[in-house]
Amino acid sequence: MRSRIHCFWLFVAGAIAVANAHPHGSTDKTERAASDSKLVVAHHIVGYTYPYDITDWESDIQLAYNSGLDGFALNVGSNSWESTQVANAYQAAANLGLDFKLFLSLDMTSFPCTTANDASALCANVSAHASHPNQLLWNGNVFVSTFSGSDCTFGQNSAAAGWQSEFIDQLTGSNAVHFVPSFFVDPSTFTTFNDIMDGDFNWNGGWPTDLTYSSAQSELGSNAGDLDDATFPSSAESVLSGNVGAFTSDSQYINGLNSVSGSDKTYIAAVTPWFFVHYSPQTYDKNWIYLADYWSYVVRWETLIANRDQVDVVEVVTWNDYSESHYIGPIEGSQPNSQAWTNGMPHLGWLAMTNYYATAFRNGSYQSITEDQIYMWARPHPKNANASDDSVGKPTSYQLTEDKLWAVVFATSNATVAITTASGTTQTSNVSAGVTKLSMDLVPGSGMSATLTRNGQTVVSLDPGTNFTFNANPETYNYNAFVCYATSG
Ligand SMILES: *[C@@H]1O[C@H](CO)[C@@H](O)[C@H](O)[C@H]1NC(C)=O
Ligand SMILES: *[C@@H]1O[C@H](CO)[C@@H](O)[C@H](O)[C@H]1NC(C)=O
Ligand SMILES: *[C@@H]1O[C@H](CO)[C@@H](O)[C@H](O)[C@H]1NC(C)=O
Ligand SMILES: *[C@@H]1O[C@H](CO)[C@@H](O)[C@H](O)[C@H]1NC(C)=O
Ligand SMILES: CC(=O)N[C@H]1CO[C@H](CO)[C@@H](O)[C@@H]1O
Repeated sequence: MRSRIHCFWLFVAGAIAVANAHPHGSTDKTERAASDSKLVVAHHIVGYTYPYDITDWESDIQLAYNSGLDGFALNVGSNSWESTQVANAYQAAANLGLDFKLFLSLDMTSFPCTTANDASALCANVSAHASHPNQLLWNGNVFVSTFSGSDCTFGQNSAAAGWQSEFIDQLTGSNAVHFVPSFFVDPSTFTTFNDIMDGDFNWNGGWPTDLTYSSAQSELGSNAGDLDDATFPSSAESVLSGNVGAFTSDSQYINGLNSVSGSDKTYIAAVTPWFFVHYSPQTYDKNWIYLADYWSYVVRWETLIANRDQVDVVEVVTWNDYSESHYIGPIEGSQPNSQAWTNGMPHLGWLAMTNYYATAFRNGSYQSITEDQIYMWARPHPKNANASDDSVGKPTSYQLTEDKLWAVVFATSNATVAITTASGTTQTSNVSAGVTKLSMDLVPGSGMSATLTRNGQTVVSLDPGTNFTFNANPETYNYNAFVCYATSG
């Protein structure tokens, strides 16, 4: 697990102008029944919204709605200003008049939780918005999640007793909660929380968190040395890619929930596009990657759609966590001193492809592609490059990644896709209607671009120009991804 960084350094505030709405055809979902509806929400960290006003919340909510999301899990911590931002979020949703759901994700790495008064404060936070029209209800109860909290006793002799008597039992009537925490415990011990957990959110489920450089070396055995190269032979790729998007930890969590008594067993699965964090020992002391190559975001969505019978809610991790490089929203608000690896690294392409997968998750079948699109992403420097001015060093497990770009093509019908790295280095593929995943070796000192052609005509042209160069001589380490995309429209 990780600990949340709660700090607000100074920032760039950027209200993003959002063009015309494309409502995704939802009907009235005011009262969700767990059995008949599926939701896709994004984890929105209120701690990074210090400079927001209501219009910033409106633009986030409108953009999320247009991108096929049903709501935000509002991660809220103990900074006193955060309750004002939570109120702004609810107000913004009401102003827009959208069927967009909000619920609190209480960040228990931030809130104190040793006394009954600590629980009373959380109850007041929940009650403050319980009757708001945009509050997510589940079987009529107020949906509440957490980040962590399995050790919170609130003055009782165990965490189970604390959550039960000081939180759940205190919230009654229209404030009664549907409690779906993200507890970082072995799911085989979920029965500790019988009658308390109405479900669980598997925060780490979207990454292969057990895969490290050393575990991958063991998996590769005599071929372990392949990991030190810029790109891998297909034998090594198949071992590594087998870890990406898997349902293994989801199954463990679902089994754990199935043993919990007095529980609705609401399962929230995580989908996440990336992970890179880079703080020195003198600051937050976090410097590692999780493997997210091999089109991880897309593959994970495909896994969740294939297993949708077992998943109630998909939570995108995250909308705006710049510190760990897994934001899919715009770069705005405040940053926890993550500018060095965030600025200039847009991720909105991942948001743009989300509607297609979110719709398939809710619906059970993939809709046909109605607009040609190319998505492409890559890290900005070779994995083995030595940064000239970065005392933090390379992140743990950087060896797992490859010096490749990852492309995903959405084609309305058969087409030809040409991807170019260095000038004169072009890879051409014939693709069928639907989604095709492509990759290509990057060339140090060069960029990346792509076209989709059909019947000799260029239909989509993607070229980030000087915004992306695979820089052989970086000053600082950056294993975040630069994501670009283009459509025919
Ligand atoms: C899923 O999509 C199909 C095809 O567009 C449509 O007929 C059906 O009503 C949708 N089902 C749901 C549950 O939205
Ligand atoms: C794509 O299809 C065309 C027409 O069938 C063919 O001539 C060409 O060789 C194919 N290209 C590739 C890279 O397969
Ligand atoms: C293109 O379309 C035909 C059928 O119309 C199909 O048989 C073929 O496999 C498709 N894909 C490619 C890459 O040529
Ligand atoms: C480069 O990035 C800037 C700032 O995000 C953007 O406005 C511009 O359109 C980008 N240029 C290209 C060619 O994508
Ligand atoms: C409405 C409400 O009770 N808000 C509280 C939520 O928690 C924060 C942090 O403890 C308090 O400052 C708010 O007053």
